[in-house]
Amino acid sequence: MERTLIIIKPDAVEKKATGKILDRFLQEGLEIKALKKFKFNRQQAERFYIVHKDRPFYKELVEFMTSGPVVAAVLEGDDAIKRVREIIGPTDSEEARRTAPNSIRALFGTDKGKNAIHASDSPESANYEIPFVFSQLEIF
Ligand code: 3AN
Repeated sequence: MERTLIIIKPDAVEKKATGKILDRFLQEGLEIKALKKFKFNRQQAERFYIVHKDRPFYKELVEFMTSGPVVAAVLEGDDAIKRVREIIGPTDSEEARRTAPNSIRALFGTDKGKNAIHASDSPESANYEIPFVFSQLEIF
């Protein structure tokens, strides 16, 4: 069993896609171990995405992630990190529509920045991201 963090981004929350996205993970056999809606402040978003601090899109990413509420969940299942990355699709939503048309980013994302959802990309990132968002007592 493995755990991963997903964050439904402000664009997808605004589109009222939260329920459909969470249901997709349940239908794929993943279990929701923790769930909450919140808004990142600037400092929190900067720290969450600190690995990207030198990338040209860092400022845009922080602006976007603080622009409205998000919904975060801890998902658990066999090989959860890799499976969830497959279900969300490639970073660029337009590429997702060409190469992975049933992925969450193809269905609900707009482009590379507004791409509907975040998911941990490795065990190391899951180990940083899960306790960043959830305290031990919030995880079932
Ligand atoms: P992923 O989210 O698929 O792991 P990363 O790690 O390359 O993608 O990028 C982290 C986040 O930064 C993405 N989810 C996306 O929102 C944003 N991002 C990536 N590339 C760009 C870009 N070229 N322009 C704007 N935002 C981007």
